[in-house]
Amino acid sequence: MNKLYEKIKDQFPMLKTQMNGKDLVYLDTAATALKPQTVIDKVTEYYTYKTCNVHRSIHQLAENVTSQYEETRDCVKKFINAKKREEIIFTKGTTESLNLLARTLGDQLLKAGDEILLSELEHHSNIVPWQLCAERTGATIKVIPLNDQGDLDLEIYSNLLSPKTKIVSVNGISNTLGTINPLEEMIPEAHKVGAYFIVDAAQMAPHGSIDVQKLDCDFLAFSAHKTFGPTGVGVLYGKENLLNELPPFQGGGDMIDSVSFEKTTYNKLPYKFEAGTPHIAGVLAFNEALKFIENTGSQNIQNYENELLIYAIEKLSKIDGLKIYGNPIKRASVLSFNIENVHTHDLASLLSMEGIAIRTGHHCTQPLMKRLGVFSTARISLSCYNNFKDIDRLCDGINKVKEILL
Ligand code: 7TS
Repeated sequence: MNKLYEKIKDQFPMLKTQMNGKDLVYLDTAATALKPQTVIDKVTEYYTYKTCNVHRSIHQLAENVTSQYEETRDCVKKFINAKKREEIIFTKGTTESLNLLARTLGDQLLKAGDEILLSELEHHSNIVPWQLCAERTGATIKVIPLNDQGDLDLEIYSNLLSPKTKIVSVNGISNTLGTINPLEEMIPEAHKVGAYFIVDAAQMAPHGSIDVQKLDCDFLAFSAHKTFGPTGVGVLYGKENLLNELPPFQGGGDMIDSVSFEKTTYNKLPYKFEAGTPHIAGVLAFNEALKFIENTGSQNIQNYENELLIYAIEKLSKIDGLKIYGNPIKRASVLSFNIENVHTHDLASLLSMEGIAIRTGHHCTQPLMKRLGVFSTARISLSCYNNFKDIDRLCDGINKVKEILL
């Protein structure tokens, strides 16, 4: 049994639960990660003993909670190695962060004839906001295609880049194939033609270290809930000078400096983009999630997940009729597959009866499904709280499903 797994397993109460009378095997981390007890306790603590608003009242309770809230911002800054805390905006999640960018950066920057470059690997939340923005501005969307291995075709990427390209928005890790995209090669190329580079880091944040200064990305988005934290909290990182140039996203409390019916002026960063009462409990608890990653060590997490991935590929490949999609140069612990003559929906339902949680469907990547020539895949996504036995249980489960259905 792996040492890291032994060290952390008791911190995740969900691992002690059952589904359909069987011990839970949770293989759906890409949808949302399980939460350590410290994260859960922090949410409860806020509602039990610390309820108040932030950035408003000056009573002691509000001062304490505001300072804890702002401490999370410092931890996020450290987590992604941002230069300044002002570059960290709290949002509802990756989806809201990307919509914010499309509404502010996109609407301000783009005009007819300009191009937004996305990839065939994108989640719908990194496609649809840009389509809406393209409709508003007259810009055009271009797509970096995938090769048969499941990697982005970098030669075509280079050819697609031109002075017309104003925004490139690509994920760091694909939620469907697990492909780790070579951002360190892609970002400088986009900058050469003067385009801004946005990283959808929804799947990247839970799997490893992010260094926005080293990457030199202009903006980066991720969700707390995929990073062992609560739902309803996310991050938008942006370079300070760029965020300063953007117009506000939503109007309301906290994002203003002064308001009159004649003229309203806006608050400084990061508050300019944080209108209204935020998810306070969520932000406080997110800090605990980041502490969990720091204490466990993101390199240790990556190494262990990689061992699990190799084991899963080896075992799944031995199952007759099972096809794994893609064989990218670098892959995070996410695998999509299909089994000949087995509908993914049936597979997921029958595995659920065995206590095994996987996701099936299009994974909010319908253009990728089209590229793969399927409507749906089965997907497992592994985290540091999984173990080798989980993969054995999955494979036994799949064999049982095959016996029932075939
Ligand atoms: N981008 C990527 C790459 C994602 O995987 C997801 C969610 C999002 C954006 C949106 O994140 P949200 O937190 O704002 O919803 N991906 C998945 C998934 O793979 N299964 O369920 C949600």
